[in-house]
Amino acid sequence: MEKNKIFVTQPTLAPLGELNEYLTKIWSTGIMTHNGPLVQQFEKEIGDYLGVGNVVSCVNGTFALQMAIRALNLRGGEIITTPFTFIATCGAIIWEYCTPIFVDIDPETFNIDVEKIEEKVTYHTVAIMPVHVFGNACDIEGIDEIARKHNLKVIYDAAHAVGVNYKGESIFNYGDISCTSFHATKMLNTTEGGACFTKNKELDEKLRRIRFFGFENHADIVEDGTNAKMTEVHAAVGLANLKYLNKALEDRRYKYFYYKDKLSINPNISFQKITECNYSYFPVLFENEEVLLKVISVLNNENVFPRRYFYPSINTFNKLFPYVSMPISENIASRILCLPLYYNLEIKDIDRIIKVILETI
Ligand code: T4K
Repeated sequence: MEKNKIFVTQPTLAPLGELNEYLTKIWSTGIMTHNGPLVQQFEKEIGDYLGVGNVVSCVNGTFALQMAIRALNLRGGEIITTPFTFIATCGAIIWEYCTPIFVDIDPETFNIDVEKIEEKVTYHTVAIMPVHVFGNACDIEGIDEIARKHNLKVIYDAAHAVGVNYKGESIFNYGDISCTSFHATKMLNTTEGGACFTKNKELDEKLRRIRFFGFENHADIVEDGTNAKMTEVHAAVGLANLKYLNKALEDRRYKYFYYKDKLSINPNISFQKITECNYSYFPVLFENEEVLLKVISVLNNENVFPRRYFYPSINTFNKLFPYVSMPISENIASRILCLPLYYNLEIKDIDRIIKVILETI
């Protein structure tokens, strides 16, 4: 990382000495992968921390989504999803031979608009894949009701949602399967990594077979599998960093409201309407794209590099699918900016970012 530059995020990292304790174990046994002791320990510790029973770790959040689609036998069907997300949500659907069907978003929460889902349900619909965008919980009851009515599966893309509780329990406990990401840019990181969470024991076992080539007992092939195993080294990073997750969550929350309080004095800046959230990102909405581009340019001159998550709206990627208009998502995508938010970010830098933005607009 270049000195003095402030990026949208930085990983929260445990002290190297603490990571070394785990790495020493790996080096002493030579067990590097294949559901080794640290992967099992990571799954147990994160399960205990979050209060979720079945945790199937894997190589990344994208594969977690793909494994979920396979485990639920959805291949070939239509999956209803949001256009306001990272490409991985939609990519996972396409790479599993399914068709993404977009439903526009709520202009305030930025999550899929539940009121618009049913009109997109067809004979071919097999599932709904909503995203808890920026760690902000979807309308879970509304989605559940539609899924039950039309006999659809629900896979939550909870890539941003580590640490979110909904109605008193982990948000990962909702849906047939919830999937998260432990990428370096996420609240908890294993460098690259991800996981599926399900309350269903049979699905849990199936996911474990899928991530390991489809093997049962390392002998017979019983699933359409892949190689999506988390390694011991990645689990070691996760175990070391997990001890700092509480601090990271508290720190993000504090800085989120610090920013928001100060930026709120300008009525031309608006914010995501929060339901239940882990405050993993700090998105702000400007009046229009012109203002947004001006703010980016001025911040860049100050060596500050915010990010346009998520721009452009996924439905506009016409090399992947024919264009379908999603006016709200396209509008939000054109004027949203995620400001730097991470554990090591200093308050004096947040003050500087706020000052620059307020002066610019
Ligand atoms: N679903 C959703 C809704 C998602 O947002 C994502 C991923 C997924 C599914 C799939 O999960 P994974 O398969 O990725 O586990 C990031 C991440 O690659 C991606 O995980 C994430 N969402 C997406 C929103 O953003 P970029 O484009 O932000 O990466 P990059 O390299 O520009 O990093 C941003 C800043 O972070 C850098 O300016 C500096 C800092 N950084 C980055 C890396 C990689 C570090 O300090 N250290 C690092 O190692 O993609």
